[in-house]
Amino acid sequence: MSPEHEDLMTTDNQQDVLSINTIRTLAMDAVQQAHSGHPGAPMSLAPVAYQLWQQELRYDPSHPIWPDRDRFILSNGHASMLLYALLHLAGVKRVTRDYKVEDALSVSLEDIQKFRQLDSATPGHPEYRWTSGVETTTGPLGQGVANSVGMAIASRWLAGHFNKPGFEMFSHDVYAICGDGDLMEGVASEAASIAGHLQLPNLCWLYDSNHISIDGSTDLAFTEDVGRRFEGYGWRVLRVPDANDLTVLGEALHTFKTLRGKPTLIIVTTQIAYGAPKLQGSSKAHGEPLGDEEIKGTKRNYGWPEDAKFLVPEGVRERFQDRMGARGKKLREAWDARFVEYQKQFPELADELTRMQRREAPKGWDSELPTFPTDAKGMATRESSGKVLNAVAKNYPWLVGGSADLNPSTKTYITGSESMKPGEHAGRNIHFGVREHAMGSIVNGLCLSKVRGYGATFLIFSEYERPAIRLSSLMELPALHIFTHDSIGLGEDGPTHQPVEQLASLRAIPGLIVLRPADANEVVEAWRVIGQQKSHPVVLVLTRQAVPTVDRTKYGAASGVAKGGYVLADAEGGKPEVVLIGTGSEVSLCLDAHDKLTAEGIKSRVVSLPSWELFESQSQEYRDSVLPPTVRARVAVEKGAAFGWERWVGFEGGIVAMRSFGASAPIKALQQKFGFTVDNVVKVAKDTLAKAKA
Ligand SMILES: Cc1ncc(C[n+]2csc(CCOP(=O)(O)OP(=O)(O)O)c2C)c(N)n1
Ligand SMILES: [Mg+2]
Repeated sequence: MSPEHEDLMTTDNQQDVLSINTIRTLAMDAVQQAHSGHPGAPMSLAPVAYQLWQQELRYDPSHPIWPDRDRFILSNGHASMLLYALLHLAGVKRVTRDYKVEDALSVSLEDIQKFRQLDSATPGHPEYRWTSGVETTTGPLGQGVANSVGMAIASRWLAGHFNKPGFEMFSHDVYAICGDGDLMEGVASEAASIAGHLQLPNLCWLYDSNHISIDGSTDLAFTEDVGRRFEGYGWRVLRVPDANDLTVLGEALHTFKTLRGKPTLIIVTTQIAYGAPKLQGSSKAHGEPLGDEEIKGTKRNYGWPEDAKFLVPEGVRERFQDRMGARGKKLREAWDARFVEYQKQFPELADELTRMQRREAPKGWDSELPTFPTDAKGMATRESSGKVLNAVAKNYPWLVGGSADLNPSTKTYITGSESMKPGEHAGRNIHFGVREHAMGSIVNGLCLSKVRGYGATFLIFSEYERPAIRLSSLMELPALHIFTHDSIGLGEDGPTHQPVEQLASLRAIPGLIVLRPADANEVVEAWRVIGQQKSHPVVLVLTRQAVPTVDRTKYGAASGVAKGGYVLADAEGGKPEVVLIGTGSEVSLCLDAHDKLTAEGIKSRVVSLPSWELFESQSQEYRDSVLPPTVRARVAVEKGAAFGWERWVGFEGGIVAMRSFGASAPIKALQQKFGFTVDNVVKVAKDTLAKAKA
C-alpha cells in the first residue's frame, strides 16, 4: 500500500468519518424529502464505497469519460442515493450528449434535493445517459453485476487490441457493489460463472451481505454459502467482517489489485441502516423513508446538527478532490500525454480509439459488403448474415461477440479471429455458453465500454434474454441481438422451439429496432443499418431455412430496407387494388401470390416491411407512397403472432399469421396447416378485396 493511503486505514480518522456521514445524511434527507426510496443500503454501504473511491478508484471527476477510467457500478440500484452522493461530493462533471465535458456538476446539491422528481439528475434508480458518471442503468437486480462482466471483458479486449510496448492505453478495473438481491438472481450466477471461467483478473464485486432483503431476514429464502459458491466458480473470495473497518476493507481491495489471476468477490458484512440502531433488523429501512424523528436521532448519533438538512460540512468535497480527484487527474493527464505520442506512432489505432469513443463506425467499414446474385433456391438468411457479418468484421475491428452455445447454427463466428479463453481475452469470439440472459447483459457491458458487442441465439430464447434487451434500449446502446430459427419454419424441433409471439413483443420495446430481412440482399442492407447505429439496439431476425434471393432487376432495390419498408413488386401503373405486406421468409410467398393474382387480373402490390420502427420514422408522405391510404384491401403475411398487424392492414384487412403455438413436423406440413401457402394468401387477398369493395 502506498504511504498516501496510510491515514485512510484508521477508522478514527475524523475526516473520513465526517465524509462517510455526509453520504449517509444526504441519503436520509433525500429519501425523506422524496417520501420514497431506500435509505438503508446507502447508509450502510457508505464506508465501503467511500473507501473504494478514495483508495483505489482510478477516476478523474473532471473528465468522467476518460476511456481508461476504472468503472464503478452500483448493481443494487435501489441504493441510488449512495451513487448520487458520491458523484456530488467527488465533483463529477456533466457531459453533453456529444461528449463535451461541461463546467457544471453532474449531480448538484439541488438535484439531490429533487431526488426522484421529474427531470432531475437523480431518478429513482441510476440511469445511464441521463446522469453523467452513472456507468450503467441499474435497478433490475442482477443486471449491474452482469454488465460488469462485459465491461471487464471489454477492458481486457481493448488492452489486447490497443496496447503496444510502452503504451498501456487500457488497463482499467471494474468494481461492482451488489446486494443479496443481486446474488439471488440467476443472471448474476450466469455472469459470475463465465467470469470465473475466463479468469477475468480485473473484476471485483463487493457484496453487501446484510442478511436482509425486502421480506425480511435472508433466513427466509437465501441461506446458501455464497462464498463457497463463488469459489466453485473460480473466484477469489475475501471477507470483511465489518463494513466500518476501513483497514480490513482497504486490505481486501489491495489484495484484489495485487493477486489478480481471477475475479474477486469481497463479502462485506454490513448492518442495514447503520447509525440508526433502532432500525437494525427492521424492514422499514428498505423501501421507506426513516421519518423525521428517526433521522434526528441518527444525526445526533453522528454528532450532526439534528435540524440541518442536506448539509455538506466544510472539507468533505475538498477531501474527495485531494485524494480520488488528484490521483485520477494525474493518471488521466499521463494517459492524455501518452495518447498524444500514441497518435504519432500508431495513427490508425489512435483514430480507431477516438472513433469508437464517439460510437462512430470505422472508416470504410462497409467497403467489402457483398451483393448476392439472384437465386431461386437462395439461402437461409442466417447463412447470408454469417457471410455479411464476416465482411463487416474485416473492417470493423471492435465488433466483438458470439453465441450462447449455438455458433454452428447462428453463423456468428468471426473467422480468422481467436476465441476468448481463460486468461486470454484478445480474441473477438466469445463463447457465452448456454447463458442467454448473461449474454444479453454482457453485450450491454461491452457496448457501455464502447465495443460493438453482439450476442446470438434462437429467436425463441430471446425470452431468456429479454430483460437485458429491454435495458439495451433504455440505455440507448447500439447493442446487436442476433436471432435465428425465427419461425415455425424451423420445422421438426416443434413448438418449444418455434417462436410465435416473440416478434410482436420485441416490437413493443420502445427504441428497439427489429429487423427481419427477406433475402440475402436485404440482409446486407440490414447490416448497413446496424453498422451505423449509435444509440439504438438492433434485433436481427433470421431464418433457419433457405429463402430465394430476389431478382433486383425485376423488383425494388434492397436499399429500401433502410426505410423499414418499401415497394418490392407493384401493379402496372402503380395503382394496386390490394397490398400484400410481408416480412422475412414470407416476402417470397407474397411475391408468388402476387404473380398468381396478376395472372388472374387482380392488381396487387408487395411491400417488404423488414422493420416497423424504421418505417414509422419515415415521413407521412413516404409511408403513404408505400401504403396508399386509399387502398384499404391489405393483407399481412408473417409466421409470427397476428398481434399488432391491424396497425398496418386496418380492421378490414387480412392477416395470415399464427394464432396458436406451432407443431413438430416438416416445414411443408406446417405451411399447409397454418395457411402459409400461395393459395391461401391469394384467397385471403381476394376475400379482403371483396370486403373492401363491399
Ligand atoms: C429483478 C428485481 N426484482 C425485484 C426487485 C425489487 N427489489 C428492490 S430492492 C429488493 C431487495 C433486495 O435485497 P438486497 O439486495 O439484499 O438489498 P437490501 O435490502 O439489503 O438493500 C427487491 C426485491 C428489483 N429491483 N429487481
Ligand atoms: Mg440485503
